This record gives sequence, C-alpha cells and structure tokens, in this order.
Amino acid sequence: MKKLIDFDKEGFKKEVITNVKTLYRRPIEEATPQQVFQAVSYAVKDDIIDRWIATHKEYEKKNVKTVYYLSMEFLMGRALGNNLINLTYYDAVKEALDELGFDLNLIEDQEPDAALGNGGLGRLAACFLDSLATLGYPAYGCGIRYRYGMFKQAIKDGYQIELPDDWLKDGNPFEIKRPEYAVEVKFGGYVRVENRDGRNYFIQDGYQTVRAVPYDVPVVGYGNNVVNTLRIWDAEADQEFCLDSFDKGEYEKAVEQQNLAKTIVEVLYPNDNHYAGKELRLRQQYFFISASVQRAILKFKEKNSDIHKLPEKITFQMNDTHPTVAVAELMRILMDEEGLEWDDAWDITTRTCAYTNHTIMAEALEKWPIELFSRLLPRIYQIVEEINRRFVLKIQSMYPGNQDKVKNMAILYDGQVKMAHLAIAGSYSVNGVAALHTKILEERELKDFYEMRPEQFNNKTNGITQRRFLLHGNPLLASWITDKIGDEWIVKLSNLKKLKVYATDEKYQQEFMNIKYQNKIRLANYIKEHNGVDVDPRSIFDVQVKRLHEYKRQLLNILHVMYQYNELKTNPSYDMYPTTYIFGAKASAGYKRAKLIIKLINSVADVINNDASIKGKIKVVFIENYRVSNAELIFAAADVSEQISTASREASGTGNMKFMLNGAVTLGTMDGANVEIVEEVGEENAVIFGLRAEEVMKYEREGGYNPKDIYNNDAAVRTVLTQLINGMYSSDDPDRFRDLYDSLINEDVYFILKDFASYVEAHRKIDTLYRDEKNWAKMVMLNTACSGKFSSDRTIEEYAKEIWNLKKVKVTLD
Ligand code: CGF
Repeated sequence: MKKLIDFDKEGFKKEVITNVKTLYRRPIEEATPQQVFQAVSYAVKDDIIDRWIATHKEYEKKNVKTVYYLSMEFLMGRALGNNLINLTYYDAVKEALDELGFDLNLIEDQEPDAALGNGGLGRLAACFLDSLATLGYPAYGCGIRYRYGMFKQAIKDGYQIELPDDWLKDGNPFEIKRPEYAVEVKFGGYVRVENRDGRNYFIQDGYQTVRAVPYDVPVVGYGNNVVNTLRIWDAEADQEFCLDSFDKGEYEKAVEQQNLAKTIVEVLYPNDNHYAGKELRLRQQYFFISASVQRAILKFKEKNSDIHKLPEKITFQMNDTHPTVAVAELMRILMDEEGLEWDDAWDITTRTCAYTNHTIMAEALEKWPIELFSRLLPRIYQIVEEINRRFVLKIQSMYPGNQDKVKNMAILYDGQVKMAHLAIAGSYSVNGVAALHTKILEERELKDFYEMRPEQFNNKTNGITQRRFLLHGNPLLASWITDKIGDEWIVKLSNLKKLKVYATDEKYQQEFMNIKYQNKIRLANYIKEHNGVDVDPRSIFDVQVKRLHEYKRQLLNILHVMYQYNELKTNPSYDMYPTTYIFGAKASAGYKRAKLIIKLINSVADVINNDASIKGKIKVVFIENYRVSNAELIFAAADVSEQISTASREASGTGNMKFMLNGAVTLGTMDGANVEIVEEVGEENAVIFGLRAEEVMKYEREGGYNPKDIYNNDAAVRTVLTQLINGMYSSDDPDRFRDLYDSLINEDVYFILKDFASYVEAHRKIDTLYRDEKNWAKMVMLNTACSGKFSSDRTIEEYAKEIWNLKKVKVTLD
C-alpha cells in the first residue's frame, strides 16, 4: 500500500502505552481490548489533527468555495480501520500492535458502528465524504449527533427485536466538541412585526430555545493530507435563558427547555424510504438545518464582506427532502438578519441551494400539516407562504387557467407543506441518483417541474468508496489487484478495467476464485459464531442484504427458496447446486409486514436447515444486526448478488455496486443502477429477469394485474402460497403468515407472483452458469474489472464540476 510519509512505529507504540496509562492508570499488559482501542484511536487522532489544521488553514487562505452536504443521516460505520487505511498506515499499525501483543482486527471490533443512518441514503452520504476528502474538495458534512443511532437488531424466536444503540457509551475518541461554535435555534412562539424607519422587521417572540453545539469528526482523505469535517450537532438547554427563567420563577419553562434539548437529538428515526410525520422529526430537521446554515453564514462572513457573493462560496446540497427547510432558513437569515429585500434574498438562495431526490416512493415524500409546521416554525412558515404565493403566480403566468398544474406543483396544498416542492422551487439543481431514476422523475414523478425548468434537472448516478469496501473489507483481493495492476485503483477505480485481460487466464482465475473461497470461509466462520449454523463454503453464496422493504422483495426470494425445497422433496431427480441463501436486513420498528417477512425467513430456515433428507443442498441464514462492519465481510464473500426490487422502485441501490466490486454476479431486475451495472459488464455477465420498469408502470396506470390468474394457473406458485397458511412453517399458529398470503393473492402491489416464474428461471440459469467453473470465474472477474464507474469518486467529480463548481485544494505539512 502507498506510504504517505514515514510512519514512526516506535513512537506510535510509545504513544499507545502512554495513552493507556494516562487514560486508565494502567500498564498496557492489563488493558482491556476496549481500552487499547481508545488508546490507539487517540494516537491516530494525534496524527490526524495536524492534517486537519493544515487543511483548514489552506481552505481559509484560498477562501475556497465549500459544499455543505446537509443530511439527516451519515451511516459512517467504524472509523479506526478506515482512518488507518486513508492515512496509509494500516499495515504499519497492524505490525506495531502485533509487537505490543494485540491483533488489530480484534481491536477494530471494539469500536461500535457510528450508525447515524438507516441504509442507502446515509451510507451514500458517508461514501461522499470519503471521496470529497480524497479528491481534495472543501466540504462539510452537517448532521445530528444522535444519542442513539440505528437500533441493534436481535433475533428472538425468529422475530426481530430492537435494542438501543448506545454508541457513545465508551466515548467517541475521534470527535471534538466545539462549544465556541454553538448557536441558538428557536421553536414556537409568534411573530411580531415592527416598523422601523419605514421597514418591517419580523421578530419571533415567546419561543423556546435550544443551544446547538457542534461536535467535529475528522474525515480523512486517502494519502493526501486532506482532512475534512463531519459536523454533527448536539442540543443543550440554553443555560442563560434557563437561569433567567428560574429567577423569574418560570420553573416549568426552564424544565421544558431542558427536556426539549434532551429529546431533540435523542434518537434516529429508524425509517428508510418512509416518512412518519412526527413532530419531533420536524424539530430535528429544523434544529440541525438552522444551526448548520447559521454557522455557515457566520464563517462566510469572516472572509467575505458582500453577502451577495454567497453562491460563489457556498452550496447547500440537500440530501433528500429532510433538510429542505434550509431554503426558508436561508431566506430568513438573509432578510431578517442581513437586511436584504425579498428579491435579492431569493436570488441568492436559489443560487446556493441544490436538491437530490432519492426516491419515487409516495410514502417517503414528506408533507407536513400546515397546522404543525406553522406552530413549530412560525417565521419559517410565513416565508414558505410567500415562496408559495410567488411560485403559484409563476405557474399561473406560464400556464394560464391550468388548475392541475397548480394542484400538482404548489408548495402549500390541501393543508400541507410539500417539502419536495419547496426544495425544487428553491434550488438551482435537482438530481436523481441513477439514469433510470432521473428519467422517471423527469417523465413521470416530477414531470411538471421538469417541463417548467428542464435545465434544472440532471442525473448523478450513485457510487461507493473502494477504500472501505475493497481495500479495507477485502484485503486479499485488494492486494491481488495491486499485485496485478499497481495501487492507483485506490484513487482511480477505472483502472480496474486493466484486469480484464486476466479474466480468461486459468491461472489467474484460480487465484481469484481462491480468494473468493477464503472470504467465504471467513464469512462461514462468522455465521457459525453468530448464528450457530454450519454453512459449506463450497456452496453458492447467494446473498440479499439491505433494508427490509416490500419493494425490495425479500419475500420473492424466500418464496423461491420454499419452491426449491418443494422440488427437492418431491422430485428425486431434481438437481441443484448446493446453495446457501444469506439474508441480512433491519425492518423499521413499526413496519409490521416487513417484520413478518423476517419471521418467515427464519421459520423457513428452521425447517430447511434441520431437514437432513435434503443433504444440505439448501441452507438459509439470516444474519442478525446487519450493519456497515459486517457488510464488509459479506460483500467480499458473495457469489450472487440479489438485486430484485420491483422495476422502477429502487432509485439506485448501492449494495449492488459493492457486490459487483467484490466479484459477485448480479441476479436482478432492470431497476435503479442495475441497469448501468449491466451496461458496464454486459448482459451475459449478469442474470436479469422480470418485468421492465415501463411494463410495471403501464400495469400501474391500468390499475394493476390480477394475481389470482397466476395462482390458478401455476401449480408451483399455488403450493408455495398454500404453505404460507397450512402451518408448514408455522405449526404452532397456521395463520401467522396469512397477511403475506392475502397481500399476494389480493393485490400483489410489488408484482411478486408476476415475476415469480422468471425468477425461478433466473436461478436455474445461475445454477448452470456456476457449474461451468471457468466461465463463472471469468464472469465474476469481469464484474470486478468493470465496476470502475461505480466509485463515489466518479460521482463526486460529477457533482463538483456540474453542480457545485468546486476547486481542488492541495495540502502539505510543514
Ligand atoms: O437512497 C434510498 C435508500 N433507501 O436510502 N432512498 N431513500 N430515501 C433509495 O431507495 C436507494 O435506491 C438509493 O440507492 C439510496 C441512495 O441514493
């Protein structure tokens, strides 16, 4: 691996020993693994700090344009290993710890995942931060320092149980509290208008206040001395105000403020692609947005005197609709605090804000009741009203008499504030996250907005960082690749195409497949340790790991497993390659059907794994508590990547890219970024099935299809469905899975039965392909070789050039 500067191994060892002593009053020999983790992390942080300071000095000297990536979620995972990788010290530190008698892998396992996110959207934000720092682009990630992150999942009797994720219990050695940058955020009260010198001033009174205090977490770029900042906000009660309230005898008010501060950052809402409409959630949104935008403006003003220059120095990139209140907050600051008139403020705002859409799922589109919104954020609501009034006038002048346009595009409609509409009205750029997704936005979901301003729309296909998901997660493959083509792929993933020539060479095929086999053994050991199930690393590892959502169709996957099991049991000549079906997924705590699907998977696993008569031909494993850290092991070990969402529903997907990078074959629908994966690797190196997006959308326009036709005509489907309600997988309660049965037979909103036969066919094809060892090796190697496009470095270059207009900065250490 590339060396940044010479690593002082002896000095590092001494520092670790000293840290253990000063932190815990213990000699290193008596330190617990957690204490060693803390001591090592502090030593690493020491190294990061100089680079962090140097980076910010350089940014200030050059007065650079900065992107503020505003996101409710940053699914960072563990920091230590990733920081070592990006400092290019990983191997050296491993050696140093060996000499001290510790195994770096075990020390890494001491670190809790920073799970401040649900799934794809939050992990994308984390990959983007890694790429921004690696490419040397000035950036802040802005989010919330949730006291409890994504819940820990335990499986009890096959059911998901949610446990609190107390990730800060032992402290976070990498973060730094910055009380000097604290700001005040106001909620509630009323707005008073004061006329001074012929101008109206809008003053919020009678409000509750919360002190937003930032914690900075370093984001280390790979081998370039750049360290950017993830700024996560904590809430504290405003002490001065509280004391004042006590003095005035307003005890309850003071207590209320304490409670508000405590609850606001207490917990991450565990919903992915689903909006719950809870008041606390809106508070969280305004809290971190107001704090981030206020702070960004203050920082801007340290170096710039003309507020009109804001768009030249800042872009606020809004990650989905969650942060879109930023549009109104920026307007508030520009008008109420900077004294600008509406037109001026609007011009600046709409050249500073940009919006990324991540989904077309109706249940994910945020709409707040006006009653709630205006009560909680009275001044912001006034501004939204005025934005809406002007926007509606614009619609009416462009489309006179067309009431449908107003209905479809207004920001305030039917007693609701539509956050996506606010985002689009207030942004200079609107992007989707894969080509197909952007096309659907333009042609269907956001058609009216696209027609109004086509130049505003663009596509930025998602990406993932190869530094975490290959260099750190799959060290064997990483060093094999470096051996073959050098190590530049770490920062330039398109170099992987140089591996194509090895894909037809038997010697290299064997090397590659041997690495896959080692990784399968590593995962098999993990499964044995965590699930107590023996799986055979020679079987096909067929994997579906992602959030549990009906549109992702884990149900289709498990129904197919049930079907295959039936075949094995009833047809003695049924020939199948031994396959291990691996699932990992968290379901939102309140999503009943998703939780029932988890129970079904575990129930099917129970029956099949314990049936000796099938001689281990099928194994089913549900990996508990799927998260970033175990994902790294899983991607490295997969043969088949299940990407089987109903076409049109998965905006992009990013797991699909991580599997491809690690040499797995996609078994998928033509959905999201799967389309581009197939484009890159060729249809012959993936297995595609099912309805296409246009077909799904056509059925939907025409009111769906009739699943009963399939039930009546396909005996295999009928058998599997009957087994959902005849107690085969729920002998103690035959009706347990009736809801799943009913949902399929009555509506089948996600076209599971419609795609079933085609999915069975796709699995047969996988089975045949896998038996042809040489061709399979070639296929998986080509998948790795063709995955270059899916680096988040490529995505970020596109954002930086086409949306943000950022310049790269070089950082040197004196
Ligand atoms: O964002 C998602 C993911 N579930 O978090 N959406 N949201 N909201 C999409 O469903 C994925 O398809 C997408 O890859 C991800 C990041 O853009």
